[in-house]
Amino acid sequence: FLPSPKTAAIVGCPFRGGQPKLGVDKGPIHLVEAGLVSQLEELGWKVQFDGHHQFESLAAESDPPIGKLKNPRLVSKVCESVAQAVGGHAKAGQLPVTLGGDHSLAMGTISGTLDAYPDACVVWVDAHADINTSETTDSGNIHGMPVSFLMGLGEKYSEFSWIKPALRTDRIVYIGLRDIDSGEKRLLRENGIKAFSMHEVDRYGIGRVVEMALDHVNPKRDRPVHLSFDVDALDPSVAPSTGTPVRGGLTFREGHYICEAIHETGLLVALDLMEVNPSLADAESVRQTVAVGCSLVRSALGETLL
Ligand code: 4U7
Ligand code: MN
Ligand code: MN
Ligand code: MN
Repeated sequence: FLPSPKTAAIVGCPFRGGQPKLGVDKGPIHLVEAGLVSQLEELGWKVQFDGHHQFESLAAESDPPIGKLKNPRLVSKVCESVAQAVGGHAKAGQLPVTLGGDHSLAMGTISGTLDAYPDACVVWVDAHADINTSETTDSGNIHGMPVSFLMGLGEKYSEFSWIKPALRTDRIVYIGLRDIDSGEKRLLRENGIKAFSMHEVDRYGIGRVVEMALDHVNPKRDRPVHLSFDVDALDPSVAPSTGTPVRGGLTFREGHYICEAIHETGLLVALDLMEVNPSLADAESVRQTVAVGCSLVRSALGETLL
């Protein structure tokens, strides 16, 4: 799908409004400072990076909760602008690499991808399903809800009316799940949404899981792929610096294998790397998490072991 020379556009999104913890907005800055741009250039990519996006101007006058939704106006406006940025890069034939920031940003990135590639499918790698609605959420944190907004599930709010319910329930597949709220389990079941939890990773191995995941969303291997990778999919021993760590996660290799296998399809058109929080855990853990983040992106963009 991508013209040559292969160009990636780094969309740095220093944003934390989808959840309460300080520091996740510093994730993209750390990833770029660790050398991500030159690492991708060494893989043969042309890399466009015009600085991190600035969202300050989008802060609403006042942003009280709407129902249970926290920071709804801010999250909506930020994601709308991210959708414009990602959609613009994708339509220009570039591969947008969005660095979060919290995972509410995926409302923007996936909207942008589907605008440019209506036929695209999503591979969502995460400990969590991020499919709560305003009705099912306990936390009110929108980073636990982007998938429901993209599908048009749950109550409709005028503040989010820019979002087209463009994501079909059969065009997303999950890998790595292990902490799903009861309302989310019901939504996954009722909508027939395919998910490979850590149980399936243990049973089949990551190789067969990725193959089965792609068979579900992309049986003929002809659809563009958007990979949305929440770093908390990895085990906390591998990626400790993240806001909602859950034990029993993907190993270093399993995480990288997913990225490598999706690169091998030749179908990747957009990538998110989300939820790196350099304010959580000690300096060595931060260094480790940022380094893993960079190496996942490199794998998705073609770095090989041999
Ligand atoms: B992340 C949670 F309740 N489900 O809704 C919620 F467990 O983007 C967590 O995957 C959401 O990190 C995690 O708040 C969002 C919770
Ligand atoms: Mn840009
Ligand atoms: Mn998560
Ligand atoms: Mn997530």
